[in-house]
Amino acid sequence: MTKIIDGKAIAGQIRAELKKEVTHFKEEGREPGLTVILVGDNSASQTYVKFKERAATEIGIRSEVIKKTDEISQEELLQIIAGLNADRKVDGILVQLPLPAHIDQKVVLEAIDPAKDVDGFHPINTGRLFSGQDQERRFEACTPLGIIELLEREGIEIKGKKAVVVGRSNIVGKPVAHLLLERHATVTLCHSRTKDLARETRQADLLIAAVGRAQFIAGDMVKEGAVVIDVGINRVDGKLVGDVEYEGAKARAGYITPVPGGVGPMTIALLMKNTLKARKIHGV
Ligand code: L34
Repeated sequence: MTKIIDGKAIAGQIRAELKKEVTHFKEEGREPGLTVILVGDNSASQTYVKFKERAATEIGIRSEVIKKTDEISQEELLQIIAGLNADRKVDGILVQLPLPAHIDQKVVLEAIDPAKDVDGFHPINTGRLFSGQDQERRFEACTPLGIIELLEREGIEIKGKKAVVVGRSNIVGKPVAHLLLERHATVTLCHSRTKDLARETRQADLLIAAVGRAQFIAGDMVKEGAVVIDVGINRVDGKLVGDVEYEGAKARAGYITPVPGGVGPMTIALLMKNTLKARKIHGV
């Protein structure tokens, strides 16, 4: 029997745990603070940011969303970030991606104080992850962290497993490969130029699909009994579908995450967890 991993329920459980922790911070005299900057009117981004705001409020995190039109200049955006870096009530700063084409994403992400970088995208934080340093004060990307947390809470062992990650983005593929490696998986990182992808994926005990192409991983690319984590969120004819051909993969997998209701809600929950970590680091 294939177990469907209920990311939505697990994320709810994590939020409930964090809510209890926040009480402690409040008693100390200051609640955690998260500011999200949303540029433009991308409807998916609006949805995700709304989820982030809602989760923060539910947990008791002081949350603020700064909305700007896509006419904002890079200079103005950098000034906003500088103000937030200096604001002691703000523990976490997140600039929702994608940004409009006239803004240099790298410059913007590097302007965020690494100690407030709850997305874990700043090169200081990715550098710490990739070199296995400073675990207590580094920030790791929320989607990769959410994947690890799903595996751990399902009691799925990572150590010694053959993990195959499909997709090499800075947001998911690369960081999740490092998190798995750190937990002693043997990791293969595949991408668009990988030769005979199916041969690689069919060897995976743990298959992570993060390519951003609807149903790219066919059912017959999955090994019998494998754990399949589908990170994709693709809109096809108004419906959300993952990077994995769900029914075919489910027939073979031991565990599988659905889309929606799998990794997505975990990204939000782990962002909240990172915000509490930032508050812990910053003190009252
Ligand atoms: N800076 N930009 C920054 N940080 C991030 O961590 C993100 N991301 C990605 C896009 N840009 C970002 C997100 O927040 C993707 N992402 C994200 C977050 C949550 C969900 C999906 C993507 C989510 O909650 N998905 C739900 C369904 C959503 C819906 O109904 O549209 C799910 O169940 O999968």
